[in-house]
Amino acid sequence: MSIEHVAAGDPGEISDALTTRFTALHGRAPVGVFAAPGRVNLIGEHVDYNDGSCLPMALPHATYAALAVRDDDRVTVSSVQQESGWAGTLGTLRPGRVDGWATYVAGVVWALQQEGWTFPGLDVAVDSRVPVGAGLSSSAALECSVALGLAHVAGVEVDDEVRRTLVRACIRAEVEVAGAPTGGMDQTVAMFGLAGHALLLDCRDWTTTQLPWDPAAHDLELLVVDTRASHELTDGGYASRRADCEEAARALGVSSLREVEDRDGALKGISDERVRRRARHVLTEMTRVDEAAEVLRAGDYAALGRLFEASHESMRDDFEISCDELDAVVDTCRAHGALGARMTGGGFGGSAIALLPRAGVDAAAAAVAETFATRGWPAPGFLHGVPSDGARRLR
Ligand code: GAF
Repeated sequence: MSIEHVAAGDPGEISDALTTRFTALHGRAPVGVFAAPGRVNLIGEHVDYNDGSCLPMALPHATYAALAVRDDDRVTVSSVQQESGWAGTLGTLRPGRVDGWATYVAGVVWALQQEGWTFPGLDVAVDSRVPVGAGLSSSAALECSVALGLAHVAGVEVDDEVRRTLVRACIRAEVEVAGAPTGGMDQTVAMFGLAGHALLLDCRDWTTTQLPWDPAAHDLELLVVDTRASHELTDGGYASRRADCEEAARALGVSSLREVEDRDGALKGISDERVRRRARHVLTEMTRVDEAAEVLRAGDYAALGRLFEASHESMRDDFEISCDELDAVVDTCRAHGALGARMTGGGFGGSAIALLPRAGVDAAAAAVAETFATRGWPAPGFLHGVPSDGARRLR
């Protein structure tokens, strides 16, 4: 069986094509094209909103935003992938006023206005190579590509401090405007990702450390499998896990699960069985992230694979955010030589990652495709998980 991968495309070509399209649509060239990537999280799931650390990396698959200012106060938003766009005025950009995918664009403009930034009217056109609904953070990629463009429009020099401001605005767009109660990992890695690295992100103080991560140098590949099973961060499952974590922290008398000192002993202080299991996932996952950072520093990818395994079991059994399709990817990749495999992202569908010997990737992918066909599920998508750069200007 021949396996096709979802192409990341050539950034220069995508940027040129988007410029041509923008110019035809708006009668003038954009001031620039800005790209921000999708992501996978290597480990540290559902810990960001518990103030813990996580270890995501940027994908080569990115969203591209072309922008130009207008001489009135209108904002227009269009996309190569979407039939309908959005148009309104700067004054109408508020939570609850914009629907659909354009919410993420409008939300970032609104959130930066809340930070005191001012904008003229804008035309925005986007193109994306990040699969939507795959748990690969297409929304953060969209937010961050637009945010970087807005910084340019506002004449702001983009240093790390400004990037942190942009991340904050993108999180507000996601949480307050799009209504997804997420934690901030996705926007941070979309802004701070670095080729050849994973980003160790401490969500208590938002400090970041770049850890060298180069599977190819070890003759390995990180295969990303989009199960194409539904994944929706606004439909309640994510929020209920978050509520369980808050309840666990309350039961333990701490402001967040990160503050628990005795991670093994603390669990007996939680009487509700379900809440205890949720806390066990988060607390053990925090320890796994610490260990993953250590083994990554040591280049011990076999040990990293074992941590993937334990992480997946914890999400499947304690946090209960896996599903048949994700479990099937993990089990099949394991059976085909993976050093480790796990679901990645919010869960309830979406994507899994598998660390495989390069020579075995095609066979593992073919076996996954066959498993899906046998079980009557839609064909999965495959992506090369190459650690890539975060948000950047292309032209
Ligand atoms: C989603 C959220 F957007 C992140 O903030 C994070 O909580 C993740 O799920 C789970 O680790 O991607």
